[in-house]
Amino acid sequence: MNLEKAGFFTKAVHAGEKPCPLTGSHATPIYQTSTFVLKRNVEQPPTTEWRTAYIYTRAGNPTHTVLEEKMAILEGGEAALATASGMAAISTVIFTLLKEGDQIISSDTLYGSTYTLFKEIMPKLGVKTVFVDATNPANMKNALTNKTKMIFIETPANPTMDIVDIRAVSEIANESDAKVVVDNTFMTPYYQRPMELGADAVVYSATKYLSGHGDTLGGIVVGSRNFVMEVRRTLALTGGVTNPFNAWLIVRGLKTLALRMDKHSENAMAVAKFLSEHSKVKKVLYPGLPSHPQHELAKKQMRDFGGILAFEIKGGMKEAYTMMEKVKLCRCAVSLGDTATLIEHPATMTHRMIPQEERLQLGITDGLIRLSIGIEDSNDIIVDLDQALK
Ligand code: LCS
Repeated sequence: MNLEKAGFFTKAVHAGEKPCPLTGSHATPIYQTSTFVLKRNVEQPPTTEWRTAYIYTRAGNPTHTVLEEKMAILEGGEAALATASGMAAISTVIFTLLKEGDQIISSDTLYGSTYTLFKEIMPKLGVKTVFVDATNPANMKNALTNKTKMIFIETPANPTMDIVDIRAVSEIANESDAKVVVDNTFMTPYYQRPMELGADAVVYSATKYLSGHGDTLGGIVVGSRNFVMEVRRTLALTGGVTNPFNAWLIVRGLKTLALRMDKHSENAMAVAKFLSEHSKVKKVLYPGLPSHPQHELAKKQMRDFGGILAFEIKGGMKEAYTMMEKVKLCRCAVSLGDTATLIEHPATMTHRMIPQEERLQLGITDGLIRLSIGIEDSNDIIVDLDQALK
Protein backbone atom coordinates (compact mmCIF):
# COMPACT_ATOMS: atom_id res chain seq x y z
CA MET A 1 0.00 0.00 0.00
CA ASN A 2 1.21 3.52 -0.78
CA LEU A 3 1.37 4.98 2.71
CA GLU A 4 1.88 8.50 1.36
CA LYS A 5 -1.80 8.44 0.36
CA ALA A 6 -3.05 6.76 3.55
CA GLY A 7 -4.81 8.57 6.38
CA PHE A 8 -2.99 9.82 9.51
CA PHE A 9 -4.09 6.91 11.73
CA THR A 10 -2.84 4.34 9.19
CA LYS A 11 0.47 6.16 8.73
CA ALA A 12 0.95 6.40 12.49
CA VAL A 13 0.58 2.62 12.85
CA HIS A 14 2.49 1.41 9.78
CA ALA A 15 4.96 4.03 8.50
CA GLY A 16 8.60 3.07 8.83
CA GLU A 17 7.80 -0.41 10.14
CA LYS A 18 7.81 -3.85 8.59
CA PRO A 19 8.22 -7.37 10.04
CA CYS A 20 11.86 -8.29 10.72
CA PRO A 21 13.09 -10.21 7.63
CA LEU A 22 15.23 -12.52 9.82
CA THR A 23 12.80 -13.49 12.60
CA GLY A 24 9.37 -12.28 11.52
CA SER A 25 9.17 -10.13 14.66
CA HIS A 26 6.09 -7.97 14.27
CA ALA A 27 7.17 -5.30 16.74
CA THR A 28 10.17 -3.18 15.78
CA PRO A 29 13.31 -4.62 17.41
CA ILE A 30 15.35 -2.49 19.80
CA TYR A 31 18.83 -2.58 18.26
CA GLN A 32 20.65 -2.05 21.55
CA THR A 33 24.14 -1.78 20.14
CA SER A 34 26.79 0.90 19.99
CA THR A 35 28.56 -0.47 16.92
CA PHE A 36 27.92 -2.57 13.80
CA VAL A 37 30.17 -5.27 12.37
CA LEU A 38 31.51 -4.13 9.04
CA LYS A 39 31.21 -6.38 6.05
CA ARG A 40 34.70 -6.60 4.54
CA ASN A 41 37.96 -7.83 6.01
CA VAL A 42 39.23 -4.97 8.14
CA GLU A 43 42.79 -5.57 6.89
CA GLN A 44 41.74 -4.00 3.62
CA PRO A 45 42.18 -0.26 3.35
CA PRO A 46 39.02 1.53 4.42
CA THR A 47 36.84 2.44 1.49
CA THR A 48 33.21 3.43 1.54
CA GLU A 49 32.55 0.06 -0.10
CA TRP A 50 32.89 -1.89 3.14
CA ARG A 51 30.52 0.24 5.11
CA THR A 52 27.19 -1.18 6.09
CA ALA A 53 24.19 1.15 6.26
CA TYR A 54 25.06 1.50 9.95
CA ILE A 55 28.49 1.97 11.50
CA TYR A 56 28.12 3.43 14.98
CA THR A 57 24.95 4.41 16.84
CA ARG A 58 26.00 8.05 17.21
CA ALA A 59 25.71 8.24 13.40
CA GLY A 60 22.57 6.10 13.05
CA ASN A 61 20.78 2.99 14.30
CA PRO A 62 17.98 0.89 12.73
CA THR A 63 15.54 1.60 15.60
CA HIS A 64 16.20 5.34 15.17
CA THR A 65 15.56 4.94 11.43
CA VAL A 66 12.08 3.52 12.06
CA LEU A 67 11.22 6.55 14.18
CA GLU A 68 12.69 8.94 11.61
CA GLU A 69 10.80 7.39 8.71
CA LYS A 70 7.53 7.40 10.65
CA MET A 71 7.93 11.06 11.63
CA ALA A 72 8.91 12.16 8.09
CA ILE A 73 5.76 10.54 6.69
CA LEU A 74 3.49 11.87 9.46
CA GLU A 75 4.82 15.40 9.00
CA GLY A 76 4.85 15.25 5.20
CA GLY A 77 8.56 16.16 5.13
CA GLU A 78 11.28 14.53 3.02
CA ALA A 79 13.32 13.36 6.01
CA ALA A 80 13.50 13.40 9.80
CA LEU A 81 16.15 13.02 12.46
CA ALA A 82 15.76 11.73 16.01
CA THR A 83 17.66 13.45 18.83
CA ALA A 84 18.16 12.96 22.57
CA SER A 85 15.67 15.66 23.59
CA GLY A 86 13.78 18.64 22.26
CA MET A 87 16.65 20.90 23.31
CA ALA A 88 19.08 18.68 21.36
CA ALA A 89 16.85 19.06 18.27
CA ILE A 90 16.78 22.86 18.61
CA SER A 91 20.48 23.30 19.40
CA THR A 92 21.58 20.97 16.58
CA VAL A 93 19.47 22.93 14.08
CA ILE A 94 21.03 26.17 15.36
CA PHE A 95 24.58 24.81 15.10
CA THR A 96 23.79 23.75 11.53
CA LEU A 97 22.23 27.01 10.34
CA LEU A 98 24.17 29.73 12.14
CA LYS A 99 27.71 30.98 12.42
CA GLU A 100 29.38 33.88 14.21
CA GLY A 101 27.86 37.21 13.17
CA ASP A 102 24.51 35.71 12.09
CA GLN A 103 21.22 36.57 13.74
CA ILE A 104 18.10 34.73 14.83
CA ILE A 105 14.70 36.38 14.94
CA SER A 106 12.54 34.58 17.44
CA SER A 107 9.03 34.88 18.78
CA ASP A 108 9.42 36.31 22.28
CA THR A 109 7.31 33.74 24.12
CA LEU A 110 9.10 30.42 24.18
CA TYR A 111 9.73 27.45 26.44
CA GLY A 112 12.11 28.79 29.13
CA SER A 113 15.16 26.72 28.14
CA THR A 114 14.85 27.68 24.46
CA TYR A 115 14.66 31.34 25.48
CA THR A 116 17.73 30.98 27.70
CA LEU A 117 19.67 29.08 25.00
CA PHE A 118 19.06 31.98 22.59
CA LYS A 119 19.66 34.66 25.20
CA GLU A 120 22.69 33.30 27.10
CA ILE A 121 24.48 30.55 25.18
CA MET A 122 24.27 31.70 21.57
CA PRO A 123 25.80 35.17 22.18
CA LYS A 124 28.93 33.37 23.48
CA LEU A 125 29.27 31.94 19.97
CA GLY A 126 28.67 35.33 18.35
CA VAL A 127 25.01 34.70 17.41
CA LYS A 128 22.52 37.34 18.47
CA THR A 129 18.77 36.78 18.84
CA VAL A 130 16.23 39.52 18.25
CA PHE A 131 13.04 38.68 20.15
CA VAL A 132 9.83 40.11 18.75
CA ASP A 133 6.14 39.92 19.52
CA ALA A 134 5.40 37.54 16.67
CA THR A 135 1.64 37.68 17.10
CA ASN A 136 2.08 40.62 14.71
CA PRO A 137 4.12 39.24 11.75
CA ALA A 138 5.03 42.82 10.73
CA ASN A 139 7.39 42.85 13.74
CA MET A 140 9.27 39.95 12.13
CA LYS A 141 9.50 41.86 8.86
CA ASN A 142 10.86 44.97 10.58
CA ALA A 143 13.52 42.95 12.41
CA LEU A 144 14.75 41.12 9.28
CA THR A 145 18.26 42.04 8.09
CA ASN A 146 20.79 40.38 5.79
CA LYS A 147 22.30 38.82 8.93
CA THR A 148 19.09 36.93 9.76
CA LYS A 149 19.67 33.26 9.00
CA MET A 150 16.89 31.71 11.07
CA ILE A 151 13.37 32.71 12.10
CA PHE A 152 12.22 30.60 15.03
CA ILE A 153 8.63 30.38 16.16
CA GLU A 154 6.88 28.36 18.80
CA THR A 155 3.14 28.25 18.22
CA PRO A 156 1.11 27.94 20.36
CA ALA A 157 3.67 29.46 22.69
CA ASN A 158 4.59 27.92 26.02
CA PRO A 159 2.91 28.94 28.35
CA THR A 160 0.80 31.90 27.15
CA MET A 161 -0.76 30.08 24.15
CA ASP A 162 0.01 33.00 21.80
CA ILE A 163 -0.46 31.96 18.18
CA VAL A 164 1.91 32.96 15.35
CA ASP A 165 0.69 33.05 11.75
CA ILE A 166 3.06 30.50 10.18
CA ARG A 167 2.08 31.30 6.59
CA ALA A 168 2.54 35.06 7.06
CA VAL A 169 5.96 34.60 8.69
CA SER A 170 7.06 32.16 5.96
CA GLU A 171 6.08 34.65 3.27
CA ILE A 172 8.15 37.35 5.00
CA ALA A 173 11.13 34.98 5.14
CA ASN A 174 10.80 34.23 1.41
CA GLU A 175 12.25 37.67 0.74
CA SER A 176 15.47 36.63 2.54
CA ASP A 177 17.75 33.61 2.98
CA ALA A 178 16.49 33.02 6.53
CA LYS A 179 15.08 29.55 7.24
CA VAL A 180 11.79 29.36 9.13
CA VAL A 181 11.91 26.76 11.92
CA VAL A 182 8.73 25.99 13.87
CA ASP A 183 8.55 24.29 17.25
CA ASN A 184 5.38 22.24 16.78
CA THR A 185 5.54 20.43 20.14
CA PHE A 186 2.11 21.55 21.40
CA MET A 187 0.24 20.64 18.19
CA THR A 188 2.02 17.56 16.73
CA PRO A 189 1.70 16.79 12.99
CA TYR A 190 -1.84 15.60 13.63
CA TYR A 191 -3.09 19.13 14.32
CA GLN A 192 -0.65 21.48 12.60
CA ARG A 193 1.59 21.07 9.53
CA PRO A 194 4.01 24.03 9.46
CA MET A 195 5.79 22.92 6.28
CA GLU A 196 2.49 22.92 4.37
CA LEU A 197 2.16 26.55 5.48
CA GLY A 198 5.61 27.43 4.10
CA ALA A 199 8.03 26.71 6.98
CA ASP A 200 11.40 25.13 6.12
CA ALA A 201 11.74 22.82 9.11
CA VAL A 202 9.91 21.60 12.19
CA VAL A 203 11.34 20.67 15.58
CA TYR A 204 9.74 18.73 18.41
CA SER A 205 10.20 17.79 21.97
CA ALA A 206 9.20 14.14 21.48
CA THR A 207 9.25 13.92 25.27
CA LYS A 208 5.71 15.29 25.09
CA TYR A 209 2.79 14.14 22.91
CA LEU A 210 4.80 12.15 20.36
CA SER A 211 5.89 9.62 22.99
CA GLY A 212 2.87 10.56 25.07
CA HIS A 213 3.32 8.69 28.33
CA GLY A 214 5.79 10.79 30.29
CA ASP A 215 8.39 8.04 30.33
CA THR A 216 11.09 9.17 27.91
CA LEU A 217 13.03 12.13 26.51
CA GLY A 218 13.42 12.72 22.81
CA GLY A 219 13.49 15.26 20.01
CA ILE A 220 12.78 15.31 16.28
CA VAL A 221 13.83 17.53 13.36
CA VAL A 222 11.89 17.33 10.08
CA GLY A 223 12.78 19.07 6.84
CA SER A 224 14.09 18.63 3.31
CA ARG A 225 16.43 15.69 2.63
CA ASN A 226 19.44 18.00 2.22
CA PHE A 227 18.71 19.99 5.35
CA VAL A 228 18.21 16.89 7.50
CA MET A 229 21.43 15.41 6.08
CA GLU A 230 23.33 18.50 7.23
CA VAL A 231 21.69 18.44 10.68
CA ARG A 232 22.45 14.71 10.96
CA ARG A 233 26.13 15.45 10.34
CA THR A 234 26.11 18.15 13.04
CA LEU A 235 24.38 15.76 15.43
CA ALA A 236 26.92 12.99 14.83
CA LEU A 237 29.68 15.51 15.61
CA THR A 238 28.05 17.14 18.63
CA GLY A 239 26.62 13.94 20.10
CA GLY A 240 23.06 14.77 21.15
CA VAL A 241 21.74 11.48 19.74
CA THR A 242 18.86 9.50 21.13
CA ASN A 243 19.21 5.86 22.19
CA PRO A 244 17.46 2.76 20.78
CA PHE A 245 15.15 2.21 23.76
CA ASN A 246 13.89 5.81 23.85
CA ALA A 247 13.44 5.81 20.06
CA TRP A 248 11.40 2.58 20.40
CA LEU A 249 9.18 4.13 23.10
CA ILE A 250 8.47 7.08 20.79
CA VAL A 251 7.70 4.72 17.89
CA ARG A 252 5.22 2.94 20.14
CA GLY A 253 3.72 6.21 21.39
CA LEU A 254 3.21 7.55 17.87
CA LYS A 255 0.85 4.70 16.98
CA THR A 256 -1.81 6.15 19.32
CA LEU A 257 -0.94 9.85 18.85
CA ALA A 258 -4.15 10.79 17.04
CA LEU A 259 -6.40 8.95 19.51
CA ARG A 260 -4.69 10.61 22.44
CA MET A 261 -4.66 14.10 20.88
CA ASP A 262 -8.41 14.02 20.26
CA LYS A 263 -9.05 13.07 23.90
CA HIS A 264 -6.56 15.68 25.20
CA SER A 265 -8.31 18.36 23.12
CA GLU A 266 -11.83 17.35 24.05
CA ASN A 267 -10.88 17.37 27.75
CA ALA A 268 -8.99 20.67 27.48
CA MET A 269 -12.00 22.37 25.89
CA ALA A 270 -14.24 21.14 28.72
CA VAL A 271 -11.76 22.32 31.38
CA ALA A 272 -11.25 25.68 29.60
CA LYS A 273 -15.01 26.30 29.59
CA PHE A 274 -15.29 25.30 33.25
CA LEU A 275 -12.42 27.59 34.31
CA SER A 276 -13.64 30.53 32.24
CA GLU A 277 -16.89 30.52 34.28
CA HIS A 278 -15.19 30.08 37.68
CA SER A 279 -15.35 32.97 40.15
CA LYS A 280 -11.71 32.46 41.30
CA VAL A 281 -10.33 32.66 37.77
CA LYS A 282 -9.36 35.97 36.16
CA LYS A 283 -8.78 34.68 32.60
CA VAL A 284 -8.25 31.51 30.63
CA LEU A 285 -5.75 31.24 27.77
CA TYR A 286 -6.90 28.51 25.40
CA PRO A 287 -7.00 28.96 21.60
CA GLY A 288 -10.25 27.01 21.40
CA LEU A 289 -12.16 29.66 23.35
CA PRO A 290 -13.70 32.48 21.27
CA SER A 291 -12.25 34.85 23.92
CA HIS A 292 -8.68 33.96 22.82
CA PRO A 293 -7.39 36.97 20.85
CA GLN A 294 -6.25 34.74 17.96
CA HIS A 295 -9.10 32.25 17.97
CA GLU A 296 -9.80 32.84 14.25
CA LEU A 297 -6.16 32.29 13.26
CA ALA A 298 -6.02 29.18 15.46
CA LYS A 299 -9.09 27.78 13.67
CA LYS A 300 -7.40 28.43 10.33
CA GLN A 301 -3.97 26.91 10.91
CA MET A 302 -4.71 24.20 13.51
CA ARG A 303 -7.02 21.20 13.09
CA ASP A 304 -7.93 21.34 16.77
CA PHE A 305 -6.70 23.24 19.80
CA GLY A 306 -4.70 20.67 21.76
CA GLY A 307 -4.35 19.79 25.41
CA ILE A 308 -2.51 22.76 26.94
CA LEU A 309 -4.12 25.75 28.57
CA ALA A 310 -3.14 28.37 31.08
CA PHE A 311 -5.24 30.40 33.45
CA GLU A 312 -4.69 33.32 35.73
CA ILE A 313 -5.97 32.83 39.23
CA LYS A 314 -7.33 35.85 41.09
CA GLY A 315 -4.63 37.03 43.49
CA GLY A 316 -1.05 35.99 42.72
CA MET A 317 1.73 33.63 43.72
CA LYS A 318 0.21 32.71 47.09
CA GLU A 319 -3.19 31.83 45.63
CA ALA A 320 -1.56 29.89 42.77
CA TYR A 321 0.53 27.81 45.17
CA THR A 322 -2.38 27.25 47.56
CA MET A 323 -4.42 25.89 44.69
CA MET A 324 -1.62 23.69 43.29
CA GLU A 325 -1.00 22.16 46.72
CA LYS A 326 -4.66 21.13 46.93
CA VAL A 327 -5.00 19.12 43.70
CA LYS A 328 -5.40 15.37 44.23
CA LEU A 329 -5.80 13.84 40.76
CA CYS A 330 -3.70 16.34 38.82
CA ARG A 331 0.03 16.06 39.42
CA CYS A 332 2.14 19.10 40.21
CA ALA A 333 4.98 18.64 37.70
CA VAL A 334 6.71 20.28 34.74
CA SER A 335 6.59 18.66 31.28
CA LEU A 336 3.41 18.17 29.30
CA GLY A 337 1.70 15.85 26.84
CA ASP A 338 1.42 13.06 29.41
CA THR A 339 -1.63 10.80 29.76
CA ALA A 340 -2.02 12.30 33.26
CA THR A 341 -3.03 15.92 33.86
CA LEU A 342 -0.03 17.98 34.98
CA ILE A 343 -0.22 21.36 36.68
CA GLU A 344 2.66 23.81 37.03
CA HIS A 345 3.53 27.42 37.82
CA PRO A 346 5.55 28.88 34.92
CA ALA A 347 6.89 31.90 36.87
CA THR A 348 8.72 29.68 39.37
CA MET A 349 9.08 26.47 37.36
CA THR A 350 9.36 26.22 33.53
CA HIS A 351 10.07 29.93 32.97
CA ARG A 352 11.96 30.81 36.16
CA MET A 353 15.17 31.60 34.18
CA ILE A 354 13.49 34.58 32.50
CA PRO A 355 14.16 37.82 34.42
CA GLN A 356 11.03 38.98 36.26
CA GLU A 357 10.54 42.18 34.26
CA GLU A 358 10.72 40.35 30.89
CA ARG A 359 8.54 37.54 32.20
CA LEU A 360 5.80 39.95 33.28
CA GLN A 361 5.98 41.76 29.95
CA LEU A 362 5.35 38.43 28.22
CA GLY A 363 2.25 37.87 30.36
CA ILE A 364 3.83 35.18 32.55
CA THR A 365 2.39 36.63 35.73
CA ASP A 366 2.71 35.32 39.29
CA GLY A 367 -0.89 34.08 39.16
CA LEU A 368 -0.50 32.17 35.88
CA ILE A 369 -0.95 28.40 36.14
CA ARG A 370 -0.38 26.01 33.23
CA LEU A 371 -2.31 22.79 32.78
CA SER A 372 -1.39 19.94 30.48
CA ILE A 373 -4.71 18.16 30.31
CA GLY A 374 -4.45 14.39 30.31
CA ILE A 375 -6.71 11.68 28.92
CA GLU A 376 -8.60 10.97 32.16
CA ASP A 377 -12.38 11.53 32.24
CA SER A 378 -12.85 15.28 31.88
CA ASN A 379 -15.35 15.36 34.72
CA ASP A 380 -12.80 13.92 37.15
CA ILE A 381 -10.28 16.62 36.18
CA ILE A 382 -12.93 19.32 36.62
CA VAL A 383 -14.03 17.98 40.03
CA ASP A 384 -10.39 17.97 41.17
CA LEU A 385 -9.71 21.53 39.96
CA ASP A 386 -12.98 22.73 41.47
CA GLN A 387 -12.18 21.36 44.96
CA ALA A 388 -8.64 22.79 44.75
CA LEU A 389 -9.96 26.24 43.73
CA LYS A 390 -12.42 26.17 46.63
N1 LCS B 1 9.95 22.95 23.00
C1 LCS B 1 8.86 23.09 23.77
C2 LCS B 1 7.67 23.83 23.24
C3 LCS B 1 8.85 22.57 25.06
O1 LCS B 1 7.74 22.72 25.80
C4 LCS B 1 10.00 21.89 25.54
C5 LCS B 1 10.07 21.33 26.91
C6 LCS B 1 11.11 21.78 24.70
C7 LCS B 1 11.05 22.31 23.43
C8 LCS B 1 12.37 21.07 25.14
O2 LCS B 1 12.15 19.70 25.07
P1 LCS B 1 12.95 18.63 25.98
O3 LCS B 1 14.40 18.90 25.76
O4 LCS B 1 12.54 18.81 27.38
O5 LCS B 1 12.53 17.32 25.37
N2 LCS B 1 9.04 21.77 27.77
C9 LCS B 1 8.94 21.52 29.04
C10 LCS B 1 7.97 22.09 29.88
O6 LCS B 1 7.10 22.91 29.52
N3 LCS B 1 8.10 21.64 31.09
O7 LCS B 1 9.19 20.81 31.21
C11 LCS B 1 9.80 20.67 29.91
